[in-house]
Amino acid sequence: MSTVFGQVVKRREDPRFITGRGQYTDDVQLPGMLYAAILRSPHAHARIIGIDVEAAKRAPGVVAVYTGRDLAERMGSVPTAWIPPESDLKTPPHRALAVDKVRYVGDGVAMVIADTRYAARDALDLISVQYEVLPAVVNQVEAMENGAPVLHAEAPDNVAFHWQIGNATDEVFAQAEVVVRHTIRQQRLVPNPMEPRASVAQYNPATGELTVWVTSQNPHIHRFVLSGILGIPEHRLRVVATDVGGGFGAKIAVYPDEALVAFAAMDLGRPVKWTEDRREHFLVTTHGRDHVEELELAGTRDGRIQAIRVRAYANMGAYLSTAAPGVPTILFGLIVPGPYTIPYVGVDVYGVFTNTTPTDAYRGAGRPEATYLLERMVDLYAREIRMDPVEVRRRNLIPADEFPYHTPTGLEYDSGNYHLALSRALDMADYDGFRRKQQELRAQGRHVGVGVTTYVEICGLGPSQVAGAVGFQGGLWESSTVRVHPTGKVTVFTGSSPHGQGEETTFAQIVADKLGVLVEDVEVVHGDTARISMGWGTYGSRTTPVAGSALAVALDRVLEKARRIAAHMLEVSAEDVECEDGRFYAKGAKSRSVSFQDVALQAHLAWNLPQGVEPSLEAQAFYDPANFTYSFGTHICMVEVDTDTGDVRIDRYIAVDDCGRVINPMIAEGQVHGGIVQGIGQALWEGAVYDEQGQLVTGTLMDYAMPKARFFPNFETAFTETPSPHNPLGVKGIGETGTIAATPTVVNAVLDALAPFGVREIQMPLTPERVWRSIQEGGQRS
Ligand code: MCN
Repeated sequence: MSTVFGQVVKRREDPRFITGRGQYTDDVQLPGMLYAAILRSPHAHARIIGIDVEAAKRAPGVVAVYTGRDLAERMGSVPTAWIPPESDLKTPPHRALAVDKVRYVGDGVAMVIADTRYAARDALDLISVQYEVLPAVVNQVEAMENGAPVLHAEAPDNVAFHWQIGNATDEVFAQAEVVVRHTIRQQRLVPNPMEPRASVAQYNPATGELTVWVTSQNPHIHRFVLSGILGIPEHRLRVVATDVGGGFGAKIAVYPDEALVAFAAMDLGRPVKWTEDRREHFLVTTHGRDHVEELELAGTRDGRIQAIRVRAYANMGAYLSTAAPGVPTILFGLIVPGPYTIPYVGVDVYGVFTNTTPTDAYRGAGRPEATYLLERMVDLYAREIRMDPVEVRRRNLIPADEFPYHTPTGLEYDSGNYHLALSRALDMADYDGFRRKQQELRAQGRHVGVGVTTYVEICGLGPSQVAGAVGFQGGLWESSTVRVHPTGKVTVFTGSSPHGQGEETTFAQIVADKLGVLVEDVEVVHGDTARISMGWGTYGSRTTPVAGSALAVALDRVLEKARRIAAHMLEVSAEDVECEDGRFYAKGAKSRSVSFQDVALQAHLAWNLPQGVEPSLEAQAFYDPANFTYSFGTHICMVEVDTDTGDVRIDRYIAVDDCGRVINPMIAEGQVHGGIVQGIGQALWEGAVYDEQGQLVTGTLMDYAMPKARFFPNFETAFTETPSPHNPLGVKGIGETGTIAATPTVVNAVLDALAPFGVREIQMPLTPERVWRSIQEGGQRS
């Protein structure tokens, strides 16, 4: 077989993207197209007393104006699609446009449809809404207090759900030699893909077909959910999301906006487009993280962790977004024990409604929160027992011979060699050398620090049976169709929907590797429900382990049929055919061979096929994985803190990750780079801030600090390869590892640098001001 699997192949999609030839949703131009603009609430919490749209209706270019009341009977509610079991989840209606009450700044109140984008936007200013402003609450802990403003009558205490798992008891903590207690605030983040959200809808009254172009990570989920909201049969609805400019989790959700656009297109019989601007994006597109966590760790004096317990208050915002309830429960709670042999774990999560933008998945979704709390607690514990934090990790990592490993939270880690990744990273970092140098520099008044994270994550989301058991209202399998054309060129249809990750390249590598064809001879089609039978999308770093495996299974089927046809052509039995580098040989007679292309042609001509073999060369597979995959690794960061200004400089960043067999090291490394940058963004700069009235005061890129390339050194990355034993490619996901590991790594490094000042914790993001203040105050803040 060819060796294209595991090799660097340049991303084939990039020439299209970097020369401006991508077809993003906003690039769609249709004859007679109208434009939508949505009036959004300026108040975080208010009753709608009345809306006067008459002036807007008369404005030049305006075709229609809709309010919540106009639509209440004509559109369904926007649903949530994850109902964690035994969580008493409340699902108050989420109307596409608010009817009686607005619940966050940005809640949709009215929609204008006009001839141009500008006419639609201008007409918004002519709509007059009479509000009765109500008190707002933005903090989830305050929202649970008696007397807090109530968002939904269905949840009088603002608790959307309460979910628990684990076996840790008070007794374990009462008997422990050491107990470390701590409270962490995981600040709220705003995902910022390059392409904002957009939607275009076109209805054909003659056929009753609706086509919706939308910035989606999961077009089939969009079709499924939109068909329910709009009452249009699924087979009359086509969703297209081929080129999507990043998502980071925020394009999983089905939002009111695309449902509104589709409704207007059907109602008016003309295509309608809507594209959010960046300000609207900040207000309306789902945010990530936002937990308050009360933590306890129990351990022995000699560094054995016995129990970890967390009570988390997750801010869900004003409504439950599509996948939102699964993020702080299943994706967070189950992985709290991390890569360690911790016998007792307790997780207790409250999901709370507040007058803020709804939260949902943001790269890592639940796993960064779990990894952060665990890795911070391990460092605090190490400090408490005066042991090097690496040594504590060594003593608690799951040994390589204990896989598959069962956690107290019910997971089965498939495979791993955590010690190997740790020792590789320590070698790359020269950890011991750094520790010696740190002492010397401290003596000179310089404050350098090192932070280490050892992590494991749940990715490769599937199997479907587990999805059902944990309340996800969908499946988690994938489909793949491999179509070989008469000339031997190949088109692959995949149910997953990459939006920046590069599977047009890596999936072509899988095909080239299996069939022995050239990467250039393979086309990968994704993101169109009319071309692909079904798929559950791209998130949870599942595309490669799940959709890639579906592809591998379909390719095996193609290969099997091709082998039978080749045998017939070579006049030998199928068992006597060998396949290598795109040629089929008669066993022991290398001179007798036919190429894959010859076989493809014969399969299509069908003049002389073996008995019982159908014409054509095409196969489909529906693959449901046996388990999740568990990527893991060690990240190490070295920083220097300027104690006069509080500025943190990242000197080195080392990442050793294990995602099983690596298909394309360059793409995998690129994913690690992007992930690290996002993780460090949370550690040092990013954070959404609401004032007490519920106004988002970090609502533009001027106020919300995004990471810039110049803030970083060159990342030093490496992979160890521990194949997943349960999928045909031996692969695990890599798309989120950087984000999961980087945040605690950097925070641990800064706090290590500041240890001489007695600083135990700094609230993220570690801005220069916060770092400087904590130095001034010593350890008193914690
Ligand atoms: N890969 C590989 N070898 C492996 C595993 C992966 O070569 N063993 C390659 C893949 O084939 C693919 C890439 O690495 O080209 C990432 O694959 P995978 O780990 O399967 O992750 P997904 O494709 O499912 O992507 C999801 C993940 C998530 S959840 C978020 S959020 C995220 C991310 O990936 N958002 C991104 N990376 C992003 N990258 C970009 N550019 N934009 C986003 O919005």
